[in-house]
Amino acid sequence: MPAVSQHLALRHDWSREEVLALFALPFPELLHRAASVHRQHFDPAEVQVSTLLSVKTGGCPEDCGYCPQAARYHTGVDATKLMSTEAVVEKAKQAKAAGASRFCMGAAWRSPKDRDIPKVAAMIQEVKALGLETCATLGMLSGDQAKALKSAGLDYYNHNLDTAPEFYGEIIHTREFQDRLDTLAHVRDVGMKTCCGGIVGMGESREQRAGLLQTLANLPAHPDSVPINRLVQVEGTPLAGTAELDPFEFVRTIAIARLLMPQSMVRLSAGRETMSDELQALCFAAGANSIFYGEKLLTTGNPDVARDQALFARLGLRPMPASIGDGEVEPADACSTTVHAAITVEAA
Ligand code: SAM
Ligand code: DTB
Ligand code: SF4
Repeated sequence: MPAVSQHLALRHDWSREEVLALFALPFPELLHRAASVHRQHFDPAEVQVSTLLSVKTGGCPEDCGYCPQAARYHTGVDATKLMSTEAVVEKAKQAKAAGASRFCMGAAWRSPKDRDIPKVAAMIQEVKALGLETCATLGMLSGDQAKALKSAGLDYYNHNLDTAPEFYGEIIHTREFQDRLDTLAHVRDVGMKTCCGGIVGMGESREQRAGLLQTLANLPAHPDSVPINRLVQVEGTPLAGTAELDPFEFVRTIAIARLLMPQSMVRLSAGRETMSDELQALCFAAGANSIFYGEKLLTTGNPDVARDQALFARLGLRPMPASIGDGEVEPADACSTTVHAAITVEAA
């Protein structure tokens, strides 16, 4: 088995054995390595804050086994039409006022229809005009659709690999793993940033968790953001009732994402609502530096803003300022200053 080097440069050639060797490290050693790498690239007190909005909910033709929005599962999620641009902008303003720097618009589509693209483009333009980074997750994209979204000013496209290639077929049957890689290539080819991660706690093995992280790190470019979701179990989906993942194994997964993709934002993503503050703190110590912020993810719950502000205060964390355009950094606006001030007062 190859030795695990203490100093890990940007690499795209991880073997499964190497990733498994990281999983096998003593927990304190793994955390120490991940925390050290985190500090080489980021201020560990800063956490990037994104807010999600489901702009088109439910009624999805796909069969993703974890998803409450698949039409075929009876989860109580009602299908809606695409929201109006005005309603989306209103939600984006609220997210900004609460301290978010990125606004991610999600649609329960297999892929957008060409006629949807101008409507989504209008949302992107108006949300960006508020000074927010924009992200969208709309399913599979063609090259032309990616180009149109880029022209509208979309900063990030979220499209997850979800799990290891060898476990994928047990979770999703209506599209291939390769389809996901193709969409990510279209997104990269037009110069958009990628947000790409997966879900753990779906009954996969450690080897398969390693396979997800290995595949993410071996993409032609590391995703700019790497959301690590812990399965939110929703009654009516095939994965409801799956055995819970050991919380320390979840922290290991975060730490190894940090080690393999040292310059990426690693997002402690879905699943936070049922995590203790202590577990979340361990994740931040292991190199997570991004969260979804606001009471709702797409259809399921997220910690409320007051709980997150209190957590930031207890841990001495602060929201990361928005990065607009090519590396240009917008100073923390009045809103994130408000969040920070609230945090500082509580911490005092
Ligand atoms: N329909 C589009 C697609 O699948 O690409 C975009 C929206 S979809 C809901 C975005 C991602 O949310 C999925 O790829 C999956 O990783 C995550 N997700 C969905 N349901 C989840 C759940 N119950 N728990 C954790 N993550 C979930
Ligand atoms: C991601 O990786 N997680 C988010 C976002 N990207 C789109 C979605 C989580 C969804 C959780 C289930 C729900 O709220 O419907
Ligand atoms: Fe549809 Fe996306 Fe849910 Fe899959 S994850 S069922 S594609 S909304």
